[in-house]
Amino acid sequence: MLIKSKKASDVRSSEITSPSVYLDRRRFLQSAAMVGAGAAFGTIAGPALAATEKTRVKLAGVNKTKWTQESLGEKLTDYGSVTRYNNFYEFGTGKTDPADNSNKFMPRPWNLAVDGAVEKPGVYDLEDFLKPHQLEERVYRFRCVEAWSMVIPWVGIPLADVIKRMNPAGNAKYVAFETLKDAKRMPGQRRAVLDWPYREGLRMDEAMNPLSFLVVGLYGEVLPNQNGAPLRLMVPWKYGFKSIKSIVKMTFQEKEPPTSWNMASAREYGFYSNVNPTVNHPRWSQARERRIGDFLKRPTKMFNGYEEEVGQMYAGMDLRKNY
Ligand SMILES: Nc1nc2c(c(=O)[nH]1)N[C@H]1C(S)=C(S)[C@@H](COP(=O)(O)O)O[C@H]1N2
Ligand SMILES: [Mo]
Repeated sequence: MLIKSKKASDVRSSEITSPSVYLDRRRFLQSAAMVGAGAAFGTIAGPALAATEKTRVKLAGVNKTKWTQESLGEKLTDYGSVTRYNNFYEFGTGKTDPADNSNKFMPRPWNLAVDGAVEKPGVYDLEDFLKPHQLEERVYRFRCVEAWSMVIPWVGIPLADVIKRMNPAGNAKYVAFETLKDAKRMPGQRRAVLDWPYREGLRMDEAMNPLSFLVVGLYGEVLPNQNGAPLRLMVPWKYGFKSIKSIVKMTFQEKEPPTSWNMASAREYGFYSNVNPTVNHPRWSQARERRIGDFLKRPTKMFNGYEEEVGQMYAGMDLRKNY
């Protein structure tokens, strides 16, 4: 057994300063208060630390940003909904499948490949890859094309900082992302519901936009498996499916990359997939959305409310054609 469970109060400090732990130990903070009385707390046993509902690990040294709950002026979606109402087809297509089927998934150790038109290609250990960066918390609105939405306090690093560090070549116009492909670890991949691995991509200016975020946590804790551990994208002005989970590869390239949902149904899912209440999906309206926890639907905002930050990137584009 790789993960031992015991009461939080039993976890000795020697066990939480293992050198092989994900992220570095300065960023870790064992917090008994985070888990309820009697709840299990994962001890850090080698590199196999997994954050699940039962093993929650607090992240230390997370900076606040201007994207706070107060500045957004909206309620946070409760932790239980954020972690039990998910889309992650690698673990099943039902909303609770990802939480139910990802308990044994081990997101450490983890390699991230960077390739294509870039100065520093390579296969990076995620822990090393993250080390030069400062973790931040950002509260973003998040809207799925299925017309539900949430407000989530993510923890991560700006994608632009990563890209600057990797230094792409001048002809790198796009960045493509891929999820892990391993049906042994991701049982949903035994079914061909999508052409695995899950793929996504951004135009370089979108990837460099200050809003684009690479996520390693939520609610101040290590990212739960069902939410895309250990590393996922968050582009809050686009429909949820652009925010690819469990990323193993980033490729810098000249051509627009193929993306999973566009490959599955080009008529329904375009490359851009910007939240746009005036362009309906062929099967359902995008004009309104249900914030999880609310009874009534609310109107959807252009670019999910982030028009000021991202609108200029699409100036002159026909958003009906470039959906
Ligand atoms: N690899 C992968 N990434 C994925 C998905 C998926 O099935 N596989 N689903 C997408 C969709 S449709 C949505 S709405 C969000 C859901 O993120 P959440 O479960 O953290 O809310 O993840 C996106 N990223
Ligand atoms: Mo979605």
